[in-house]
Amino acid sequence: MMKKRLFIISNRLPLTIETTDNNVTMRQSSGGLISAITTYLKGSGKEFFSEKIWAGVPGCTEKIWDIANNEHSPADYNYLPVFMKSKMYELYYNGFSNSLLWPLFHYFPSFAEYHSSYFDAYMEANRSFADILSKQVRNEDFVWIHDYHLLPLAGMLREKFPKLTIGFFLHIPFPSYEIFRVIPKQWQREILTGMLGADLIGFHTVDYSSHFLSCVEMALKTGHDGQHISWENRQIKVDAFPISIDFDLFNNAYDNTKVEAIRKTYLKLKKDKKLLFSVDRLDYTKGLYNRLKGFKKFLLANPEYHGKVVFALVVVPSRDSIRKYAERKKIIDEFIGNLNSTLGTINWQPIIYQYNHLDFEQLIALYTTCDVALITPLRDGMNLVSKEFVASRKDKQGVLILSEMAGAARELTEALLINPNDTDEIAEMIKQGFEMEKKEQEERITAMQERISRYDVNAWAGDFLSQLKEVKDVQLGFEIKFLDNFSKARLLENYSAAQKRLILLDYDGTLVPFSKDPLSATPGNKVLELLDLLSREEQNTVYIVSGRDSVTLEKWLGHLPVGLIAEHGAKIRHPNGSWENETAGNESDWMGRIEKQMDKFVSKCPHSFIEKKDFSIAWHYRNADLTEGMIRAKELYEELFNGTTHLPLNVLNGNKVIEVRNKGVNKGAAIEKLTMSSYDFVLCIGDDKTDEDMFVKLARMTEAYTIKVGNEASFAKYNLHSPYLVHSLLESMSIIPKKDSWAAGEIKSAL
Ligand code: GDG
Repeated sequence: MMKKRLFIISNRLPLTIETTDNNVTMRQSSGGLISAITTYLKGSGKEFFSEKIWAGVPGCTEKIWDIANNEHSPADYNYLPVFMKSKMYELYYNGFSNSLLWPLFHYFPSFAEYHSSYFDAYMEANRSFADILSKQVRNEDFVWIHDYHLLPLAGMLREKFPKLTIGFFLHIPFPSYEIFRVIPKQWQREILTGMLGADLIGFHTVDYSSHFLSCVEMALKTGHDGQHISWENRQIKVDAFPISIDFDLFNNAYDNTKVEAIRKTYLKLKKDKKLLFSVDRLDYTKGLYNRLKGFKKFLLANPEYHGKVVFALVVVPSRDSIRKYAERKKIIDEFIGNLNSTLGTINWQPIIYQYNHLDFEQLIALYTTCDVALITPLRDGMNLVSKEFVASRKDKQGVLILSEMAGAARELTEALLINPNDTDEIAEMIKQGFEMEKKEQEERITAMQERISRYDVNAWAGDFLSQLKEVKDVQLGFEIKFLDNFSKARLLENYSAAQKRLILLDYDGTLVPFSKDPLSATPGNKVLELLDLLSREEQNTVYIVSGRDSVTLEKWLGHLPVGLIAEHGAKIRHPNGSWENETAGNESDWMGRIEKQMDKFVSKCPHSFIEKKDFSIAWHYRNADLTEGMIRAKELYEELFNGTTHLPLNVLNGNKVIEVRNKGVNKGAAIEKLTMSSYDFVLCIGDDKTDEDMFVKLARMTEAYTIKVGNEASFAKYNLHSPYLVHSLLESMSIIPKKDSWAAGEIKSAL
């Protein structure tokens, strides 16, 4: 297998560049993402990529970059720096990314700032990424884009590279539509269509992915099947990939000699006191204020713990040029000062507060010295600190108190889960944590460690990249192949040369556009003329294969020498013949009951209606609100499906319709009876899911042309955009001169 190149794209390059008077140094930084991807690429992913290129903003001038990169570039990746003007970067990063997307996606809509200058800079910054990448990327490469700073980038790259394999992963929550919709509509579109440029879109949890799907549905009016979206000729997959950590790194760090030494010092300082520990960036999403209030409540409710407990609170400076962050710092500082001065004594300070970064060894020493880790975000995409704490406890001791608003809570179910807004609950859990038996601590930590070690960072990156490859392979296999002029010429050539031709045409959505009112979808003169011309051709047999009832088909098309297949095959009228029933005729046994069930849904779902045919009954929701219709359709489908398992009935989930009919009645079975093998040319065109049964039946006939109308993936060999193009194809066929074969020039003139 030829190795591909992998491009990883994040806002910042994973590098720290420092300049002193005469010296520039560059080293790889140690964030969660870099360690995740590097661990995977050095381990199980080693074989897959020929070259790894990381693109992002370097955080220095071009001049410094040139010096640093020439002399000190770390070897794991080739780096592709994206330079931007500092004003633009400010508006894109501190503005749109961190003052609109970050608060909004973490459910702080009142903190969000809407400025068009932010949005313009955000789009421009993404275009800078796209421009730089366009000079390097080739269609056969893999591109993996990360996080909320780069939501539109996949779409921008897709415009230039239609075949490129693009994955996108969001590290923060994706909010529900009720939150997302507050963004101006044009911005919503740019964000969503940008994300849909990717082939695989990953989130931490299924909640976030289902929020994304419903935003696509509501804002772009585009449906999905719960995991896939058909968008611009591609099938996109949306899935959850809970990010993890390098379990072994944290677990083995317990025995690291430097960590042991620091732990010894901390244990000495701690003596017999209980130690509560937390570490996070200074961010309003992390729930620091509520955490402190919970701790205060615990102290007030449990005076016996005074002097016997210490809370080590480490806060890492972050985004301090944004007003909301600076304000937060002031509130936290004041609360801590107040609590220490009112509840503390000369001999005891309840909170030890560090507003600074810790070394890795100090971090592990604190993880492994504390009795309880208190992690209380109001919202958090995942939260790696909680996983790191669990992994580093090789001693299988310690208690994790974790907010149920963190993505990690879905996996770390043996933690003491709290609602971060309920400070009484936080206080209670601190007590419970301090008093938990060692055996219970061990059981809980062991269960969580097992889970984290199984889906560790290697598994996360491997899972994402292998699914990305699979999605692309499926896309290629399922590629929408439009009937281009070359294929159309071949079809016409085969048509012309054939002695006996079968033409199978669906009606609604194929010969006439899909209409809101089924009764108004009468065939126009053009359709009637084309059908007349084709069916009068001696070598041709034409059938209209429809879900409609026989009365309507007879009324609209009965005067033509075509065959009519009604109700998906329940009734057939061969050309110049009369109607024949093809079903068991037991409809009176079940139809009344099904109608009653459907009727309830007509009441519940405004603008939906029932269509009763001779052999089947259908509930249509094409005129209903899209979301409501889809929800009700799912409900009705399940109700009917479960209620008919013992009956010889099929419940069909069609295009905005749920239909019930006798088993074995479908368009595929209907056309099977037409002795297709006696034809040397078969053309079958349809737009609906029910037409797939015909496409499947014809898949093995090499001389059969199957065409799906619309842009969705299908079992058909070709796609055509619209009924208008179907007319044009039928017209080309109808004017073909009568002779055995064609000269190429004549075919061209028919196109
Ligand atoms: C975003 C999402 C999602 C923190 N302080 C120190 C230190 N850290 C390290 C931790 C951990 C990382 O930083 C923080 O990761 P989190 O996941 O907790 O939070 P965010 O930074 O907000 O990350 C989050 C994550 O992306 C990954 O997708 O989980 O939800 O918001 O690794 O250890 N490391 C050291 N000293 C510190 O003082 N050495």
